[in-house]
Amino acid sequence: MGKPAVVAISLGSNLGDRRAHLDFAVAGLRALLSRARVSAYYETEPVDTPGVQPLFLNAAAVGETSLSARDLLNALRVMEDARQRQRPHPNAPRTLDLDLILFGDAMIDEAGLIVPHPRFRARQFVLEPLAEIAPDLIDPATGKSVAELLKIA
Ligand code: PH2
Ligand code: MG
Ligand code: MG
Repeated sequence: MGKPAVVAISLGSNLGDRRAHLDFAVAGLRALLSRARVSAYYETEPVDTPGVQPLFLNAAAVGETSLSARDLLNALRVMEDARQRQRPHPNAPRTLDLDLILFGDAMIDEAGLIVPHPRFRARQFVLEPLAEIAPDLIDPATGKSVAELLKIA
């Protein structure tokens, strides 16, 4: 087995008991990842969502895994499903959204799996929690650290 990858995951919820959904995900991520670190929870305005939506709670987690990116993604999906996540239309309000932001220095563009996350560099609600716990993590696509990306976002 290769060296474990350092991964970054974004957590979001804007439907139901947001804090309970994030607490559930944090427990799952702590079980899944080694050396896990988790940010505070940030209340944020919805960005790029259709219609009027409730405020989000967002957070970020980093840790190490020997899983493949695809297996990690599938594990995130299982956690979303465990909170009865519905997908009636793109960017609908959601109980739990777990997005794979960075997977070591991997650059992946496959069906349903694009890493680094294509929009994270412009998203304050991803960068701010991530910068709290991992400001020096490097985006392999730009060579910039999370702290640098937050400064220019
Ligand atoms: N997620 C989105 C779209 N817009 N806005 C905030 N504030 N937080 C999110 O997690 C979020 C969003 C798509 O997944
Ligand atoms: Mg998302
Ligand atoms: Mg998602």
